[in-house]
Amino acid sequence: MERSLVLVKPDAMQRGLASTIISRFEEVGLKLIALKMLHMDRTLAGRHYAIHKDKPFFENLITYITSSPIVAAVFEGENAVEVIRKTMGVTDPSRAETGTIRGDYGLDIERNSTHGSDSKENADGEIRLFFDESEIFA
Ligand code: IDP
Ligand code: MG
Repeated sequence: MERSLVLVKPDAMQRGLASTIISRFEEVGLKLIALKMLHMDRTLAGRHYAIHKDKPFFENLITYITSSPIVAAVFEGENAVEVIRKTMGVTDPSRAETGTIRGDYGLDIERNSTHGSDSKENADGEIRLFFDESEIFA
């Protein structure tokens, strides 16, 4: 069974949307198998977003994702990576369909409310960054 990492990003946390966003993923049939609240530091943020380190938006992204506590979750299910990406909608909320999380709640291309891993390989690495095996309840 596939697993993927979800983050409820600062813009959503600040508007009280954590449980709403977690519910969206449960409603599409995914199983919540790990959950925690944490305040990411710049080291963890840099590791999580390492693939973007040469992008012009990298520094702002690190400042944003470390700007408040977040919720991190692991979901399990068939094609969990793809199901989560579809449930979130595309990166830019102005282009994301209504009914997707980003379409309904995202503020702009940076403050887009939620993160979901983009491949099974990246999901496994991202899950390890946030959760010890003993914190996952499969
Ligand atoms: P994704 O979250 O849909 O996988 P990525 O391209 O991997 O999108 O970008 C990671 C995150 O970086 C986005 O979710 C968003 O918060 C931020 N981001 C992406 N593109 C831009 C941009 O052009 N300007 C500012 N922030 C961006
Ligand atoms: Mg990505």
